[in-house]
Amino acid sequence: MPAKNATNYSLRIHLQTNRSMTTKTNNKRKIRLQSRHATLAVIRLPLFGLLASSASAATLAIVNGGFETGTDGSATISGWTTTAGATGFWLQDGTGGGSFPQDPSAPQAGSFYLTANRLAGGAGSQPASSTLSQTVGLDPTNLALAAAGTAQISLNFFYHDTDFNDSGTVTLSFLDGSSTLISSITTGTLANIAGNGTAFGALAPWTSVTLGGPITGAVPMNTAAVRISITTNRIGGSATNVHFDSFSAQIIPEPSAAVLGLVGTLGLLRRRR
Ligand SMILES: [Ca+2]
Ligand SMILES: [Ca+2]
Repeated sequence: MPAKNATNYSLRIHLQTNRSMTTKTNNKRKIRLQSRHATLAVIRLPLFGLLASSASAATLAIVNGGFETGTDGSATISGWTTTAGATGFWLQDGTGGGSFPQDPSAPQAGSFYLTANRLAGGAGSQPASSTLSQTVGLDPTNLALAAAGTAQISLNFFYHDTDFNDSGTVTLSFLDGSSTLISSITTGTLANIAGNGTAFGALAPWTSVTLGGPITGAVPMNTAAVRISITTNRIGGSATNVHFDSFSAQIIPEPSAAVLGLVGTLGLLRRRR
C-alpha cells in the first residue's frame, strides 16, 4: 500500500543516514549506531498498525491514457480534445508512416502512442503549438480524499523528444464543481531527453515523468475534477517530434497527523541522544 510505503521510506532515510555515519567512525561508534537500528525496527510495528487504518490511494479514471483506442495515423484521440491551437496530435504505432529516425519505433506500452509529428497523420502543415486536454471528474472515493484536505496527486506518463526545436509541457489543473480553475501544477518545459537527433533506442528511450507527488501535488479541498493538458511547442522545422504514452494518475492520502507526529517524535528522540 502506498501509504505504508510513504512512512517506510521516511524511516529508511534515518537508517541510511546512520549507515553512512558508520563508515566514518570507529567500532565503538558503530556498535552504538547499530543499537539505534534495533530501536527503530521495534518502533516500525505500531506505525504499520496506524497506517493500516488510513485511506488507500485511488486511481484517477483517465480515458484512453495509453492512446490504445483509435487507428494508426488518426488525429481523433478518443477521450481527448484539442483546447488550444489547431490539430497537432496523432496516434502512431511506430512502424512507419513518415516517422523520422528519432521518432519512437515502438510505443512505450500497447499498440499506439501519442505523437505531435504531423507526418504520422500525413498532414501538410502543423501549428507551432497545440494543446490536447482531458477533464477527469473525481469519483466518490477521489472526492472523499480531496475533501480531507491532505491528498496529493501523482500523474505519471512517458515522454520522448530528441529534437531541440521541439518541446512539450504537461499541466494539471484543479477545477471546482463549477468547472472554475482553482490552481494548477506543471512540468514546465520538457526539453529533448538526449542530444539533438539521437535515434530512438538505448541512447534515447521512453522517459518516465512524474508530475505532482508528495509536497508538490497537493489537491485543493474543493477539487471536483482535474484537467490534464498536453501542450507542444516548436521553434524551428515543420514537424513537432515530441511523443507521449501511458498517462496514469493516483490520488494519495497523506499519512495521518498522528503518524506524522510520531515520526517527528522519533526525530526529536534521535537528536537528544
Ligand atoms: Ca500506448
Ligand atoms: Ca521537429
